[in-house]
Amino acid sequence: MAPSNVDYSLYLVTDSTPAILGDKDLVQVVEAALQGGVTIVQYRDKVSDTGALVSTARKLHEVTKRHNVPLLINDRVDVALAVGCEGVHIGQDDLDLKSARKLLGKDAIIGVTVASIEEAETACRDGADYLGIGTMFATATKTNTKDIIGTAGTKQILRAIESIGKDVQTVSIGGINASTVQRVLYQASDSKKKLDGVAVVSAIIAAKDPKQAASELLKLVQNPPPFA
Ligand code: TZP
Ligand code: MG
Repeated sequence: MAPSNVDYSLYLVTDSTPAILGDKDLVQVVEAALQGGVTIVQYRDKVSDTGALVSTARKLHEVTKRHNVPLLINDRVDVALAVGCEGVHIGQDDLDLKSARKLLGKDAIIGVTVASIEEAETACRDGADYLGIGTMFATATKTNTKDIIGTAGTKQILRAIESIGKDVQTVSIGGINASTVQRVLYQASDSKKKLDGVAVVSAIIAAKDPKQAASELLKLVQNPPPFA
């Protein structure tokens, strides 16, 4: 899948910790979330060793391929290469974007986490396909976030991207769920540059029924009810 054809509307980021995944099976949860309509999946696993990462990523890739949805790997370009999946998501402290691009090639989807205008400008200049803008709201899923930027900070970044004139896709991440998604979509999106989607972890992975949670979120993203 060419990076330009990716649908970022409902971006699932996984978590393998018992606090979020519980005793569920990650591959089954991702399968359910795909049935519910998630449009892209990032395998984010800070607890498994490299062998387990590759093995789980392969299983996830089988599932995402069946649904014709891209699979990206968080942090680990080597794992993405080993698995042959569609790309990676890198943070500010990971392998730099230019090196990741060199290793993965032009057809890979590469996303970068940005929390400031400067970081967004650099990622755009260096050829990111999409930006994960955040942290939007404080979240128990990732407590070591230095930057809670809220809707106002997100809007500033969207405006800066607009003024660069770069055709980069954007998703918001952090504390997004069925109760907050409406506010994110209305308050963060500038009149010209809109968010292309929202990224969620716990709203789907920790849900009792991940398929139902994904399907409800997708409806809200595709057809947001009026926000007062
Ligand atoms: N990056 C910024 S916040 C976050 C990541 C990976 C976690 C978001 O988790 P949740 O459960 O959707 O708030
Ligand atoms: Mg990272």
